Amino acid sequence: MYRNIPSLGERYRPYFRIGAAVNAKSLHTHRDLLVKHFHSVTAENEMKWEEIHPEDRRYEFAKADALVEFARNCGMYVRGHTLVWHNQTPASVFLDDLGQPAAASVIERRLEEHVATVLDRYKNDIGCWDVVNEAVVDNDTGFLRESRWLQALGDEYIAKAFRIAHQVAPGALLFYNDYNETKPDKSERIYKLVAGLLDQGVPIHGIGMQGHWMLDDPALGEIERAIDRYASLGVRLHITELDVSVYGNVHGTGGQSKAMLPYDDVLARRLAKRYGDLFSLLRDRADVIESVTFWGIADDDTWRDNFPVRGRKDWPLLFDVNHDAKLAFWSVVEF
Ligand code: HAH
Repeated sequence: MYRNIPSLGERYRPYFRIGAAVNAKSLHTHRDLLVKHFHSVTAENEMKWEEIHPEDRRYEFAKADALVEFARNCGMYVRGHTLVWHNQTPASVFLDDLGQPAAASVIERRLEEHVATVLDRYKNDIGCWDVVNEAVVDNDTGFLRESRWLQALGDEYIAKAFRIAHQVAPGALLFYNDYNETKPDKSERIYKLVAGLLDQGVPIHGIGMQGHWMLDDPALGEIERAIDRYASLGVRLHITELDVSVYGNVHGTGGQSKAMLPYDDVLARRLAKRYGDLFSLLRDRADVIESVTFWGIADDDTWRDNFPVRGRKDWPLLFDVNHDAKLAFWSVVEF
């Protein structure tokens, strides 16, 4: 089927790169879709600390290497994800040999060594990195997330990570990446963080807007305002993890109702309308948006099946469980 449809990537070549998150399995199972429709790949998990560096002095590069080699063979760009985060990081990073909290100097050395080792290995293959992921708070009770990084090293850990990354891979573009990035309060915190880093001369080149959106939320105007606000900093913008849950945020529940919807024609049309509207806005801002990456390829392999509700099937992507183009695909390519 897919052979007869246009290439999403080709359609968007005048606008921005189109990417997808992949995993060790989907590189094979979704290969045809990937090669035909996408310019860029990101490791969904394989470059996260717990996967690539599960223990002190033990790196596991095999899966990340395979992804990079796939991209090289197919002439694809790689977005690196992610170096410093509060999730999917071994607890041992913050502990000493006796299982007690490690000294700040030890944690700092581990951070430096991790960033330098991973960046150095891929400096010729990975064009940009999400250096720090999700470091600001969600609710209105502070600024930076009280992560173990912050507790051990204070706010400085963020600047430090960017400085080391730049030193080791001066050609790589370095991003700060976050979710709920369009919410007015949180987007101000992200703006403030990045503005502060730029003021201190920290080598940061862009903001990653994750784009884990829903059918009815965020409103287009809210997305537009966030894009324009971030762009006013003069940094590059990437949409880094786009997917649109078919579960809405009606009544402010965050789409967390447990009930599973049937994916019928009505829902397919609503998703198509939403994707059409989103891409029309993104095309309008193509002067500041350089890349749009989907968090997955097709609906048979999506983290949304387990987030925010475990075991609730979702249909957030442009290709269906059989890898055929959905109505939403057509609303993104036909304009
Ligand atoms: C993203 N977080 C992460 O950046 C990505 O690495 C992961 O695979 C999926 C989503 C989004 C997120 C979260 O981790 C926790 C609460 C809300 C949103």
